[in-house]
Amino acid sequence: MSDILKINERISIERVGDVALICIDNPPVNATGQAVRQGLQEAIEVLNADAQAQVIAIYAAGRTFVAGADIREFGKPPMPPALPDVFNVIEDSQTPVISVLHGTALGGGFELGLATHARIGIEGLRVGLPEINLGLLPGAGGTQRVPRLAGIPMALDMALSGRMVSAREALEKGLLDRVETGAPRDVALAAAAQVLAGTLPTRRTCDLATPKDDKALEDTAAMLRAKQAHLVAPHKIVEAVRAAYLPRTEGLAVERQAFIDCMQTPQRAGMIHAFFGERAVSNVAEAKGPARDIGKVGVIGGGTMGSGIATSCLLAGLDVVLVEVAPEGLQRGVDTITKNIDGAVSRGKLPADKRDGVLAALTPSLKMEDLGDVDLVIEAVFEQMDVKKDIFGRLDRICKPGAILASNTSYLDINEIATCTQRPQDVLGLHFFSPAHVMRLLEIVQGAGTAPDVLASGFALAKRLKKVGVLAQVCDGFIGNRILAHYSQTASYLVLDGAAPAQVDAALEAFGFAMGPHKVGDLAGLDIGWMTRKRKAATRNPAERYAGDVADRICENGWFGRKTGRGYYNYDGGAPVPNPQALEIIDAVRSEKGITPRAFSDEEIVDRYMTAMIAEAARVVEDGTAKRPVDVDMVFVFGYGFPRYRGGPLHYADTLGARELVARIQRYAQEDAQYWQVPALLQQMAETGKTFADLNKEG
Ligand code: 3H9
Repeated sequence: MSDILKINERISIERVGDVALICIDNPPVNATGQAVRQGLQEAIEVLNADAQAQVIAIYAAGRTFVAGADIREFGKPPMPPALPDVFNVIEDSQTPVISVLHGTALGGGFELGLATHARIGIEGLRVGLPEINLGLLPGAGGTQRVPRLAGIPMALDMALSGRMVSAREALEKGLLDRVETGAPRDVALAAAAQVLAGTLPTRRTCDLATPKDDKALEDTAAMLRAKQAHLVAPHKIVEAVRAAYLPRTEGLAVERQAFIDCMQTPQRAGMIHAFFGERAVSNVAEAKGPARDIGKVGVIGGGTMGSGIATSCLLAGLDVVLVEVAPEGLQRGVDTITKNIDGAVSRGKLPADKRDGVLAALTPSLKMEDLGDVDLVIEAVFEQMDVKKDIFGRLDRICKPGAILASNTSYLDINEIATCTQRPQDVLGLHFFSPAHVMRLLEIVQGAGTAPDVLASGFALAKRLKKVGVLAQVCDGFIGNRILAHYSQTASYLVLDGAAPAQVDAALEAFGFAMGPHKVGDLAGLDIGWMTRKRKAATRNPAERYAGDVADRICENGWFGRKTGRGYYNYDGGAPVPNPQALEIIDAVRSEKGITPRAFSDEEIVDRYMTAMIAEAARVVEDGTAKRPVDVDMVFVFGYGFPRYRGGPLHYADTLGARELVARIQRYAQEDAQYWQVPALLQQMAETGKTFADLNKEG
């Protein structure tokens, strides 16, 4: 016999004899929003007042246990009860409370489990403390209870990496008491019966003492000071975990304060913008309609890009036909793919026993005719319009009706490419970022004739490849490279006018970029920009100040960066050191142009660079190349090493305000009115007080 009492719309109690089951039902991921917190607390209070309830088991409905606190509530006024208080009520319950976790128990969800008196994981469960990815730390007892159960090193590892831990590992480390199979409610009933029978022991986590490990704390703190000085949350995590030596009340107070401190940082706001932004980019009508089935993919071109794309498709379980023109090129492609797949195995991304099967799904070919039965072709050859046009014309004759024809071009006009086919509706751009099996961004470029189901297929493919697909319209460089082309000029102007490349890089790395623009240029190959400048030379606006002199001259020496051992830096093994001959070139160019070098502060470097980036990003939103500001932000976070904790260029722009940005541009325009122009959108925003966040909402 069982009866059900609904505490509120999210929490219910079911009695089965002496057992009370508490079910959490808050789709889609059972986040601990206010109703869940309130309901859990009330349920425990009701059951503690009920002599018949001998054991309480908490489980969740739907596809997962609790995925954490409700992130949408962050940054808003607190709504009691607070999560740590609810968990103390659970831990202090006189009636034993156990929990059954399935799917993913993350952040506040895992912390809920930690506060119960025994935890059962259902096979396939993954637990984790991912708050660090939101600029936060576990704020509902995670930093206090994990050290007590699994030791300080495990607590630091989980909270600082945010990684998902398998049920098996959690069991080994003492974070779970059992791992079972079955439906959560059935497992909860069985486990509760074991508690009643005395075969499943229960205990309060806070009664355990944290095993001492000062060395782990000190070593980690020192490592973080050296490597992540600019981030707030990691240091606070160490501080909070250290407090796990203290009794529960004091330890939780330290954790609470650290959590509040992190909550108030712009880093938290930036990271949460990135969390929702990652999901918002595919929340567009173009992504939602019916998509075509993709099981077999053709990739044309076995260079770094084509091999990376093929690797990414293979890792997602797709069959791939790799086409190259010459046997050596094909072999090189196959070798690169094999190396990439082996790398995925060694990094733990692919189980070793799957390696051969994945590679067996690759068919190398020297004949484009072998693409007759593929569902999608991704062309990744040399960036030359006539070459691409020739390929698309041939694909049109070879590919089956309904096959999707995509180009991985970084800037060429998809519409022009589509004219070489009789099926412009099947053509779109799929712009991957190098290395394509690692970088998560995929620009999905809509041609004038692209059919809706082809666009939707682009988004479905992004999802399948675990990439972040962002819709872009046709223009030179689409969203990312168009903005890059603009602000890269600022880096060159700064160098021409007096800054050293290494100073520019250091200032921007301190701002949070993984690498400064000169190091990126050296890594990507300076010859790429050189070719682009030559391509555009004929159409260059003579009124525009030329930014390429220094880079051109470096390239004329055959120095293309890392791959030739020289560029802005020298790479004789070890860390890059500024190339003295590049500095001589810079001096020579300055004197030829009559420029008297001046000093730039690091702050000014960052201000100019970011203002240029924001200005072009605003134009990209203004003319519709990107649908919304958040689309630009995600392009930069996932494709260009933009610091996630700053949310993206236009999220960052809101922290400065449109008025300040317009004032800056007007100031810089006094030196160069051609380059520094106020975008109409920014001007309007300065006048009306609108923010990019407002534009995202209008969406
Ligand atoms: C925390 O817990 C702090 C505590 O320590 C202390 C507090 C005092 N809240 O990702 P999906 C939405 S911090 C609100 O597409 P999947 C998501 O936006 C939290 N909403 O599904 C999406 O909405 P929509 C620590 C959330 O199957 C929908 O759910 N926890 C939350 O690919 C589906 O999500 C985390 O950081 C949330 N917590 O992946 C875990 N989570 O459909 C964050 C998701 O409108 N979540 N949504 O776009 C995840 O990592 C993934 O969502 C998960 C499922 C792996 C669970």
